[in-house]
Amino acid sequence: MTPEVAVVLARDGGAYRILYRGQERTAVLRGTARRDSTRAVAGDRVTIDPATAEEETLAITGVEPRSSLLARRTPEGRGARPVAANVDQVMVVIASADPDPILQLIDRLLVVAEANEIPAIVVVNKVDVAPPDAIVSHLAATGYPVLPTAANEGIGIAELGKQLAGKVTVMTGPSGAGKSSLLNVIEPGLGLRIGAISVKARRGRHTTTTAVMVPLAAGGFVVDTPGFSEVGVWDVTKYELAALFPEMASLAEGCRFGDCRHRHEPGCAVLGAVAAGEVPASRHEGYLAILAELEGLPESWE
Ligand SMILES: Nc1nc2c(ncn2[C@@H]2O[C@H](COP(=O)(O)OP(=O)(O)OP(=O)(O)O)[C@@H](O)[C@H]2O)c(=O)[nH]1
Ligand SMILES: [Mg+2]
Ligand SMILES: [Zn+2]
Repeated sequence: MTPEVAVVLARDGGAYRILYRGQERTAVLRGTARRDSTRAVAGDRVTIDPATAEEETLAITGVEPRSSLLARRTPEGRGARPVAANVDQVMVVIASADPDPILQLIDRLLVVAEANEIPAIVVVNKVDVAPPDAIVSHLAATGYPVLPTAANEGIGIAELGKQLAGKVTVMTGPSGAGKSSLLNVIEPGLGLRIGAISVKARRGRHTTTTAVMVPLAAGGFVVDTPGFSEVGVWDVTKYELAALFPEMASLAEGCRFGDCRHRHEPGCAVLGAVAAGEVPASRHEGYLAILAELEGLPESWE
């Protein structure tokens, strides 16, 4: 019998939840698939031994080649942590308030998407509480689409649904921004757990704990990820960093020095654009913060 392909929805300890012949099933890696260093993650297409179709636990015989992989460097460590495979787009979900947006966290999440060569959209949620203006102007020169939403008032939900339909999307962003809330509105019946913001700290409490991929009625899949407050930028060198800031990428070619770090070098086209107000100073600060971090790291952390 020829092997059939299933989609991994989530890893659950040593087992996987997969979508097989339209049904959610449990599967484990078998044989060479288990010895393989590539462990399956949400979004992976895996081959199934059809002889196990009637059994309670299906056997995964292999992981199909990936079209893309979203990975993060662990903040403390040096390894890459794969989040999801075959991802079409990343949605950076950020609240306009409660918790207050941290612009440099947005920059980091966008750099991770760029480094993985995955298109990104920014969703500014909770516009019922505060306007999205600060984030909109921060990103004005980047070209990233910015979509204002309010999960509880239905603002921007139709547009969000349109963006998600037929694609594999990873929702990322700080804890408490409303990722799970938005998905529950888009797909009633999902019943993802929603967290209460602790009033004292005004911080989310990591309500979602593992990456889970869910099929959408409109087609496509969404991966709801746990929020986090720290992101390591993985697999980027200080020489490549400016290329991952779209509004700086082409400017950098106009710098006097080929190895310009766009910090205080004479004849720097990026600094010129910041001074002229063409690139927001806040984005340049975000760039400098990541640059400093990369300079503190060894060139390669294999
Ligand atoms: N006012 C307002 N509150 C919202 C909105 N969206 C979500 N919330 C609230 O914000 C809190 C956090 O929402 P979650 O959906 O759990 O946030 P999350 O991003 O999934 O958080 P983690 O799973 O921890 O990463 C909950 O109390 C929601 O009810 C919104 O648009 N407006
Ligand atoms: Mg959540
Ligand atoms: Zn420069």
